[in-house]
Amino acid sequence: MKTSTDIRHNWTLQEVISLYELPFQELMFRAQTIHRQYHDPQEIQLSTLLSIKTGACPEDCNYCSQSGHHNTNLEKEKLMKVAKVVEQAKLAKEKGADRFCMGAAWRSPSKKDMPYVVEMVKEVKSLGLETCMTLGMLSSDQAGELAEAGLDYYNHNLDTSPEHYNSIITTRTYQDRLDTLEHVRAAGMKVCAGGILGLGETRKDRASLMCALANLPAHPNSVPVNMLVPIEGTPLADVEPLEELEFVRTVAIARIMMPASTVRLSAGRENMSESTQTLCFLAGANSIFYGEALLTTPNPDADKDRQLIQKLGFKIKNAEITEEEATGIPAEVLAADEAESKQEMFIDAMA
Ligand code: SAM
Ligand code: DTB
Ligand code: SF4
Repeated sequence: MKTSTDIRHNWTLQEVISLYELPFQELMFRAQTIHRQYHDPQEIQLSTLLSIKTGACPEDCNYCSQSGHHNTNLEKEKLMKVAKVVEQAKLAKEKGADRFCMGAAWRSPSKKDMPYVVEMVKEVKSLGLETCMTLGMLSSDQAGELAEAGLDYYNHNLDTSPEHYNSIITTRTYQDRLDTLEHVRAAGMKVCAGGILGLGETRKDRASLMCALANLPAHPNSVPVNMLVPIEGTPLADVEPLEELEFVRTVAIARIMMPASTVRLSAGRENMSESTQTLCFLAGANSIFYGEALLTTPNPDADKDRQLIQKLGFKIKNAEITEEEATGIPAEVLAADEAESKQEMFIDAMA
């Protein structure tokens, strides 16, 4: 049962640390209980990402392949033509995604770029896809312009705790990030905000990041939880990897603290076993980035993800493709499976 006390904005650091210290089974049970009250546990949402402007970013984010401050041998690309973006969005829709997320390696969009991104929003939206953009910091006027164009979601992450932040990024402040999130919210767009784990932060930092997200004036509609993808040439290339169960715990805690939000299992799935991903789904993750690439790094093959979706019995949210197309399993086999499970249910009911 949902209760009025589930949605809170007054989490203390100590409470969150106590959640981390729960026995794993208890934490998972609490996360699943909340998950089932707010979401259909069989449903998964698929977002596809496209880098619309790649590399040469003036920001110095220590983890990022696209920062001009690090030598990562990345091929830089100017802002993509609108027609090419639309072509990619169509392909994403055909493969079953219901949201298309466009990312640009900018500190913030320039005045001359705004008309192009506005056009992208309008065209992608007209395909019947939800739209999301991540373009760096936004002024309130820019947020208003994107909202007016029909942009559904804006992604801007807090990335890590306020305490750990200065050892990761120096070219924009935590407050700058909070200001952008406020501009997005005030403009009426849905907020997508999360962070990255495995940046050499402590458990206390992870708890503090979760507090910063859940104590925003409204919970982000979407919370991407990224596992660092180590990039050669960045200062974090050789950081000690985070233990996977600690990642799963953090997903469970995000679910408990932000019950109604979509929690997205984001970067890092390429290096994660199906079993760890499944634990993340059990912990309350109900969305993934779907498609062979994230922005500059690989993501699992769409075919492999469709097989996983099928193995776990997920339904794809707002899917406009048939189950056969989504799973790659012939319709006759799906029909036979369904008949068999109906028969089992009938036998169970008679027993
Ligand atoms: N430039 C924009 C910005 O930072 O606001 C948008 C693009 S940026 C690549 C979006 C997010 O991707 C970052 O905030 C970070 O959380 C995540 N990210 C970037 N590089 C990553 C990496 N190597 N591993 C995991 N997550 C990463
Ligand atoms: C988010 O939180 N993760 C996505 C999306 N928002 C834009 C980006 C992940 C990027 C991973 C590294 C790369 O591919 O460059
Ligand atoms: Fe630029 Fe975004 Fe990468 Fe930071 S995370 S360097 S802002 S592209």
